[in-house]
Amino acid sequence: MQTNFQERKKRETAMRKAGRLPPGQVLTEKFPVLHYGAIPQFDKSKWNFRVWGEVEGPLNLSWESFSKLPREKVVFDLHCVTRWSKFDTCWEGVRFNTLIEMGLIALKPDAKFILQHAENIYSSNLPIELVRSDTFLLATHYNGHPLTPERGFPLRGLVGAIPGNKEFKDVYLWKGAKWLNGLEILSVDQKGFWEQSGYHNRGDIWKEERLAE
Ligand SMILES: Nc1nc2c(c(=O)[nH]1)N[C@H]1C(S)=C(S)[C@@H](COP(=O)(O)O)O[C@H]1N2
Ligand SMILES: [Mo]
Repeated sequence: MQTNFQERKKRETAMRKAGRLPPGQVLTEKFPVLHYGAIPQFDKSKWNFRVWGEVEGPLNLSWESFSKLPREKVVFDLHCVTRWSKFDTCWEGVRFNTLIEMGLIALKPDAKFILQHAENIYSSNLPIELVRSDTFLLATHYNGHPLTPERGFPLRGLVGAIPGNKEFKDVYLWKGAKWLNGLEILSVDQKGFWEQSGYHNRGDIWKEERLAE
């Protein structure tokens, strides 16, 4: 146990030196499962993914169609507001931009923010630039396998940090909704579940934007 502890601390120091450990965070090798409420049931025949709001026409995809969309593999560092960070996690999923490139959706000029809607009541908001950047993924797979129910099966919005990225903001993990089933495209920002309950609206991990000022 002691050795494990020392090894973890060693890795943590290395990550700090590499500029990958944000302030106030500790490295974990575990992967805690965190969410509000119960794990929703997935019914393949009823599930659909919707995009609506500031788009030229709403999109409605069945699971069958969604699962055929082209996917990409990405490696993310995850940073939870409860202070754990997990490095080099492997995911696979669909880019929001892919929906645009395939002509499935067309954004209106006023499309500025996105509210992710999940089964039950969870939601989370992000600026559209972030959703269109490499740091956001419509994730369907973790470690080469479909998501497990507790990780958000069949689909989760996922925000992760990419080492060296200076272009886009890195935000805490709550900013990705597990059991995602809809994206509401907005012209005016609208707070999500935790943002309404006192979490910071932006959630920048480097500025420790944990709670609202
Ligand atoms: N639908 C839904 N998504 C959610 C949450 C939730 O309560 N419901 N919690 C968020 C929070 S606070 C965190 S830290 C991550 C946890 O993801 P994990 O369980 O895979 O670690 O999911 C986020 N997405
Ligand atoms: Mo969290």
